[in-house]
Amino acid sequence: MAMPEVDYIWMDGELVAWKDAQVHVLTHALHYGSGVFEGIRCYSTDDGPAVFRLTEHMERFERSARMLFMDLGYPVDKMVDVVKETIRANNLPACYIRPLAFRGYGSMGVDPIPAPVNVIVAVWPWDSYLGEEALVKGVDVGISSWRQRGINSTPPAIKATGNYLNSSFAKIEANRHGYAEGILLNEEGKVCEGTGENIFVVRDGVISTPPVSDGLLEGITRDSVMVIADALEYPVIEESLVRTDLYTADEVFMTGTAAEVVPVRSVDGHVIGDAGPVTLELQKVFFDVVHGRVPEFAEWLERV
Ligand code: PPE
Repeated sequence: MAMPEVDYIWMDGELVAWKDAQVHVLTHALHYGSGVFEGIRCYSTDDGPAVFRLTEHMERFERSARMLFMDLGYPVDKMVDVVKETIRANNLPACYIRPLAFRGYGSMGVDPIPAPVNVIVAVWPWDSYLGEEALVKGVDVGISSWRQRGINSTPPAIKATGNYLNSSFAKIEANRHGYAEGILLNEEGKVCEGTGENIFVVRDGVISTPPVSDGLLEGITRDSVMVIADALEYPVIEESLVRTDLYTADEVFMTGTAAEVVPVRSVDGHVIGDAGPVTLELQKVFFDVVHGRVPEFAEWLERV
């Protein structure tokens, strides 16, 4: 995908021109994956652009950084302001937001601690990750032959850049097999998540999703959908799932900031079918919420 360029990126305390947001080739994170990031969306609403659950994303950003003994140098409320400032500077009605903190230039060797910490916030217009058509028609996915890393390996629970090498293996394989997305199982064979999405199944009116302890990112869209489903009075449970739970589900869908709420049409060629009624209802309410049309969830939107 060609990168849509906008005017400014916030880098280490100031807005710089897009083309000037550069690093040295000996940046520690390029060599050792020593970074943490977030993916956030700003949506247009009748009251102007609003960022969905911005503070919670920034809290997760800080948790990820802390896990790597990385001091961001800016408290959560400052990072929240930085995001709003960057969106305003670029004059965007809606966008994807990518905060990144990484170990920069200054020392080599695996130990990240001596390397300086750089922090950036970039924004750009980004359509739904798996495509607009995917939101309507659903996607075909496959179980990956790559496994999710164990919870005592690079932790799936944090959003570290290095974690995504594993996601990249699964994504390449999925695409080569003609699937839109790969689903990772953990070493025990339990279903974890997509390469950049959480996963849900619906069976007999009950919505379930694997617990974080099975080794997955505690997605903010995952949480949002669980809260919305609860408000709609669907039973929602966190339970371990195995691959056959996907094959035999009434509905399967995935959630993520970039991907939003995407129906799954088939898993390994087992046809689940067109987007089901529960998925479509959750998707519709989710989009109503992010666009500020549901007063009950207005506190999830932080105005720019
Ligand atoms: N699991 C993984 C592995 C993951 O990367 C994401 C987000 C999620 C679950 C869903 O989390 P949340 O966005 O909080 O609901 N993936 C981000 C990066 C996607 C990318 O390819 O880049 C995102 O959606 O922004």
